[in-house]
Parts: sequence; structure tokens; C-alpha cells
Amino acid sequence: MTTEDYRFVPNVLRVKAGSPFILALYNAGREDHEFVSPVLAYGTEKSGETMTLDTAAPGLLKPGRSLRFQVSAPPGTYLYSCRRKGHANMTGTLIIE
Ligand SMILES: [Cu+2]
Repeated sequence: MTTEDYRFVPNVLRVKAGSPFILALYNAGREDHEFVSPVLAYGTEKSGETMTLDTAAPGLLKPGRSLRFQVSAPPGTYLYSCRRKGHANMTGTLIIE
């Protein structure tokens, strides 16, 4: 998945339930973006550079940076978003089914 100015690509992700998967993010934009989602509670950071998986503090993704984390989450629909000012349209949905 990439973050751009000002959207997530793609903004809908479907993943099979039952096995862990790697969620990889790259910030292809010129602005800082965040990846904030309840699914992070089920994630383990693999090689993140600037992002924290602490859901109390938004995960900051600087331009040109990427991160990967492994997720093992129960089936469900998990919204993700960027909470930076003016980025209210940056939202997406991760569906584990
Ligand atoms: Cu953003």
C-alpha cells in the first residue's frame, strides 16, 4: 500500500483470514502521513523506520519512508486513516474474511 498526497492506494484491501500477512506501506507523497488503524493492535513491526505501533500515538510516515508489519488479526472490517490536519479524506478499509 502507498500513501500519497492525499490518499491511500488502494483504499480497500481484502485479506484471507486464518494466516498472518505482511502489510507494507510506502509514503510516495511529499507530505508526512499517518497510518492509524485498530488493526495495529494485532500487528508486529518488522522493519519500520519512523512508525510506532503504539495506537495511542499516530504512526508517522515521512516521505520516501516505508514500513512493514506482520498482522495476525481476527476476521473483520478495520478502518484505517491519516489523522493529519487537512487529510480527512485519507481513509481506507481493510477486510479480513
Ligand atoms: Cu495524510
